[in-house]
Amino acid sequence: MPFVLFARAAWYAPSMSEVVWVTGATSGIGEACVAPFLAAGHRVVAVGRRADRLDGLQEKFANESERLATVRADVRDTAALDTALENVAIEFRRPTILVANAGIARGLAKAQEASLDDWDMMLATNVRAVIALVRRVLPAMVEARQGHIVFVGSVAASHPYVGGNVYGATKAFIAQFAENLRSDLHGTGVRVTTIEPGMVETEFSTARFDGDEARAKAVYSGMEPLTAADVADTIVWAATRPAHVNISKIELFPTAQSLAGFQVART
Ligand code: NDP
Ligand code: 8X3
Repeated sequence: MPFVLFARAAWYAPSMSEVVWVTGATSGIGEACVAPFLAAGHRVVAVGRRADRLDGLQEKFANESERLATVRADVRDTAALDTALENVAIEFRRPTILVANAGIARGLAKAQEASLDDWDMMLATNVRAVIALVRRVLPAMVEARQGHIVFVGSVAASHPYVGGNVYGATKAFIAQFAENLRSDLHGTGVRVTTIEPGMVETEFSTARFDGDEARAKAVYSGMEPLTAADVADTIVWAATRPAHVNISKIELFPTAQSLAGFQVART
């Protein structure tokens, strides 16, 4: 009996120290993931383009500096990102968890009026950069028979809205890519999760509206959106389940956001 108790306790014990790579850790959801992963005793590599924000993370977590590395890189520049990740201290080089969070929405124009440059940027950031990084980290995870890819998708993957066009399609790609990855990784022990939030008040809308703070603020006026911490909680929860549990997909909305039917164009 004591042996059984010991075995169960070991099975449910928190996982050993993980190496967590978080892309888009300079603001919003990615930034909100840093503190809880560090608090759980894990090592974190925070990736983003804005050096001042990365410096801010180093200052904020100065007491845990031996468990935090920052990487300044544009995720779309795969070669530069690779080099930067190869140059982090050795104890950060092999991720056991990848939180593929960096992403962007550009504009809210209808497809017939939207900018092709905006579409290219979303495809490059939300799709091409993500698959390149996943391809990079998978072989070592498969070899170690341990690893977890956590995608930050969106409710826009499954629920269309006017002006969501290519942004929604990039997130639909991620949802389907995740499902297919699970098939490829069957039997390897590597886990795949997609977290799909609705409205979260971050810098997301500021980026979508090209720095127009007033327009961004209006998106969340008079309602209570999700916070970055709400989503980070869900990510960290999904990533810290026991090894035999794969949380495949979670959709989370603010209580104040819901779905409504079809449009009908009447003549
Ligand atoms: P933020 O704009 O606050 O954060 C986006 C992060 O992505 C920043 O850290 C930004 O860093 C990084 N990023 C963007 N482009 C690049 C790039 N080319 N190279 C490196 N890093 C990049 O928005 P959120 O936190 O809200 O967004 C995070 C994820 O959540 C995205 O994938 C988004 O699609 C998704 N999401 C957001 C929702 C929302 O309502 N906010 C809802 C559903 C999903 P930097 O600029 O420093 O490079
Ligand atoms: C963003 C979700 O509903 O704000 O991915 O477009 S929404």
